[in-house]
Amino acid sequence: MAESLIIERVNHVVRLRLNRPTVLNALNFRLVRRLAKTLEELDQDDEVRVVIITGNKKSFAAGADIREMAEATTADLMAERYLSSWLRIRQFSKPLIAAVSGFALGGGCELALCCDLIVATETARFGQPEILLGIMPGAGGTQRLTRTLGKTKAMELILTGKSISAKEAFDYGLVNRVVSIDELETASLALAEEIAAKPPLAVRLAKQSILKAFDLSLEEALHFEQNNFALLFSTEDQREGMKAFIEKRKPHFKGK
Ligand code: DAK
Repeated sequence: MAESLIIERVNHVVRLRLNRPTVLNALNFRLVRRLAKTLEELDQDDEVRVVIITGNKKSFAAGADIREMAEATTADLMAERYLSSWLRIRQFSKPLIAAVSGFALGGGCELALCCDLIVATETARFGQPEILLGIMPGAGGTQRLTRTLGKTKAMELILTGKSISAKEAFDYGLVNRVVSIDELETASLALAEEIAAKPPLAVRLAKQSILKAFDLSLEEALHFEQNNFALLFSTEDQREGMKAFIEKRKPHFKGK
């Protein structure tokens, strides 16, 4: 049986490729669990600084596996082992980039929204079609789409089940870059490598601080930012970054 998740490493970047092409990369429980476990391992690996999640040309992921979900009970969907996989994906501490071509629907759209940056091809389509199946988004769609697109657009997408193009997603601020299909790998890798060259601890604390903008009040979040900022003054990379500036040379960051 072919691997449903293919792991490729390029220096400090890891690319995770969803690989269930016959079902447009539908996310079955096994694949989501595998993805969560892999991300957890990569979080512990100091050599890994940025992770890209991608699919194939036709599909990033067309949502949860409907054949599997059709038989699920409420108890299955509330099971800790199922919910915890999505939680573990959300908790990944390093930058996550979604490189999306084709369908990013339902859980596939939610997986892209769990990522910190999205590079999409002109053929990419984003949407939450769950309503057409008699359900609603369950892995963050109602919250993340609303926070990114605003209430009006999120209502339209989720209540009609219609999808939007990469260009629309870009205009709404959902997507960072739109590229041609042939450029997806190089464009997403270039973005990943650009971030991977930055001081990793500062990158992680900056990501953590940005995400607090969604959870905390402004005053609490500013306090959180201040603490993370001060914390970075205990790192070698802060000394190196500032010394290199003063000495007019390129910094050499070690992640310490
Ligand atoms: N699941 C299972 N199989 C799928 C699939 C899916 N989501 N999407 C496509 N496939 C399969 C098709 O059944 C078909 O298989 P065969 O018939 O060849 O055996 C094959 O992939 C090719 O699909 P089509 O023939 O339909 O291809 P088309 O190009 O004509 O159409 C399409 C592409 C993407 C428009 C269409 O396949 C489609 O509408 N797919 C379903 C999209 C969808 O409804 N997605 C949302 C699923 S619900 C949660 C976590 C996650 C979720 C919820 C809760 N918790 C943590 C609580 C997520 C829920 C969902 O995502």
